[in-house]
Amino acid sequence: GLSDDEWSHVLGIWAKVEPELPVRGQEVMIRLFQVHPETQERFAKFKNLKTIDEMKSSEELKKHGTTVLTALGRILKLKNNHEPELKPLAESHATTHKIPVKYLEFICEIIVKVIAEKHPSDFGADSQAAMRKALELFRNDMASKYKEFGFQG
Ligand code: CLN
Repeated sequence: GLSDDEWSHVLGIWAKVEPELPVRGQEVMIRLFQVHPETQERFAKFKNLKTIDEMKSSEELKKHGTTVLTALGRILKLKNNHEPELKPLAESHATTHKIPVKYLEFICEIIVKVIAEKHPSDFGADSQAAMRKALELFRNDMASKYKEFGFQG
């Protein structure tokens, strides 16, 4: 797990992200689809969006970005005790959506980059390191739950 100090860095920067959650979520999804187009193919409802303009004008994509970051925020706020919140997410992503752990790495990296661009003065080296550690914990615990659900990820 993370130390109290690391969690306060994580939750401190998250509090800055939250007022703009829908637009940050939208940016994360669009960037993910640009950099890793194979991830877009996993979404029946988004794979038809071809250009960045189409992505930007999709209210559904913005809504999904909000859903993703809201879920992640809930998990972060539970700190080292995220298992009750993480379990249903691991179950759906393993058994229904069948999302490789690698894709979780992709989106986590993009989340860090988007926050670093939008909040440069609030996201210094210590905060970035703490956030990376929290996201690694999230991914590792997702990966071990995946195995419990019989998905090698
Ligand atoms: Fe996801 C749906 C949270 C990463 C693919 N995802 C959902 C839902 C979330 C959620 C809450 C709705 C409830 C549910 O199905 O369960 N996703 C997250 C969080 C992360 C995440 C938190 C990581 C930070 N998801 C991913 C990716 C993966 C993916 C690694 C592909 C690219 S990013 N997620 C999906 C898909 C759905 C979904 C395919 C179903 C979308 C739909 O058709 O409604």
